[in-house]
Amino acid sequence: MITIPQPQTGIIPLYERPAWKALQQHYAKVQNAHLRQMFAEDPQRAEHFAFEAVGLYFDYSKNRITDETVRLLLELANQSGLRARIDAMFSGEKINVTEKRAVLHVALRATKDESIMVEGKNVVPEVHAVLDQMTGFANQVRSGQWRGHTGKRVRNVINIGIGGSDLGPVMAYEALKYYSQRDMTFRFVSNVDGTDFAEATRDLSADETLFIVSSKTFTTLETMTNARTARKWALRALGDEKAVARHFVAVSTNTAEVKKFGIDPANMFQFWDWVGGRYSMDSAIGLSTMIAIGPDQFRAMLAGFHAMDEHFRTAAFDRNLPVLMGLLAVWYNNFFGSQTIAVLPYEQYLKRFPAYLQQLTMESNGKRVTLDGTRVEYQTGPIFWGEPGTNGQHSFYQLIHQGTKLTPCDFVGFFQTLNSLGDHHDLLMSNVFAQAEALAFGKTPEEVREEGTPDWLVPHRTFEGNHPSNVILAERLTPETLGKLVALYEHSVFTQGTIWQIDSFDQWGVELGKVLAQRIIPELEATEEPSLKHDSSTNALIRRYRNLKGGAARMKKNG
Ligand code: G6Q
Repeated sequence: MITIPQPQTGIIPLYERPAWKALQQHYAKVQNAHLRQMFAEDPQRAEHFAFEAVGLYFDYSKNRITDETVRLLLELANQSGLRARIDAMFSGEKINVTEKRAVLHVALRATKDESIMVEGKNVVPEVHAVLDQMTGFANQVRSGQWRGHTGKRVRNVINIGIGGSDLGPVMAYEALKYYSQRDMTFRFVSNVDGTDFAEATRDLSADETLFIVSSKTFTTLETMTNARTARKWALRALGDEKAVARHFVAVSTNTAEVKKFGIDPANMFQFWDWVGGRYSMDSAIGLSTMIAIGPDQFRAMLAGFHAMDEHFRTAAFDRNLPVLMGLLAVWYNNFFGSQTIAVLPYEQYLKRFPAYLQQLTMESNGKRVTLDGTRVEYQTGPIFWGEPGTNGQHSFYQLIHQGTKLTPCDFVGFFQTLNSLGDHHDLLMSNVFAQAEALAFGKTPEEVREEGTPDWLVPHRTFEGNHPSNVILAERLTPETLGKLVALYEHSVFTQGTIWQIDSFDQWGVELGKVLAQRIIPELEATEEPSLKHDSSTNALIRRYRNLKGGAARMKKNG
């Protein structure tokens, strides 16, 4: 008999929760209220809707909310069972119901003395054992003690992985480059497009290069293809199978496949099925990060994650950063009909942060059925996107300011820069404050006219404003701060998923992608014309590709 998981007993459907109904009525009243008016009516609004927690200052005053909005959203969180869900996650319950797994990325940053049980076993000691193994290895590579096959020290580290086994490492490396060992080169190969591998290795010597093959399953097409190509590339230069042991290590949950690939299990770093791919940058998947910034800084990053975990777990919801951020996202998504959220870090080192968040948020909450399989009748996860400031200001901010869509924005900035150069940092931060201000308050036709603008131009130069934003400020970008920021979004995603009653931790859409191409690969590679049984469009595309794919080779031959 199949047992169907019963995840959230006692939680009534979203539309029937009293707080939801109250929010609908409330929305009807406040939907047109302007931030200009709200600020004018309450001179204390900035203090009222801002606070600091775990070293992050969170100003959410420029949101289209009143005290009543916040009160009702908090009630919604309570009626959605958020407290119980948080406790369930932290205590190792199998809240990823479709995969029947615990969701314990929080255990990856638990302190040694904590105890988190999965099926009667405390997992914290294992987490620390792997951290110690990573520390030993990272120290050897960083110090030059770890030698390649020819006796040379490792100067280049290439992480091969994709999705959750790539985006975290590459984002963290870029974010923490300032702290990285600068005489080493770090690269990341993810795409099955051969160009990714070719460009990442074209100027490197195999005898100085270490590959970290990062794959939870160790079966992912892209990663295994790149790993095999890497092995050929290394062996072509090093000429000896034994070189694999010195130039390849693996991060995986699948020991059997790692062995099959030829990597010594002694050079394998474990993680567990209760770590989701997109929640794994602080597991052994972060090995490249640890080699880059060193074990102490890596542990500082974990401490940052942990501080945010504890805040999320223990703080009252009305002073709980991830809870409030998550609820605000629900407010715009489900009441104002916003489709997207822009993440705008004013910190060049965070240039991959929006891409990282895209996976975290959209793979987690891009779901259309609730935990018990019922189709939702409301919008779920918004689209996350963004670019570092100020670059975005010269491209897409136009649409946020004057387009027809309501795009809530998260501005992220720092009081201190890591690269102090003249007045650059003041200029950068002035843009954060100016943009958030302009979005909220806009420019009225009267103000535009007063500037001497002719009447015909006034509508074009008018900014309606009333565009909401959060401003998140921290002292400076450190490993610890990065940990806090990532955990903030992780838990905000969880909060949203709880309100929508969806499984934020499975990814059946990704699984589909992993099998779809398998059927077509042999059809592209067959020497005989294959009999194609797809729709007419797919058949035609495959035929055209087969006919023309030798084009470059032919052109070369003919030329
Ligand atoms: C993340 C997803 C997905 C996954 C990749 C790589 O949550 O599950 O992005 O991380 O598909 O999977 P492997 O690590 O198994 O290669």
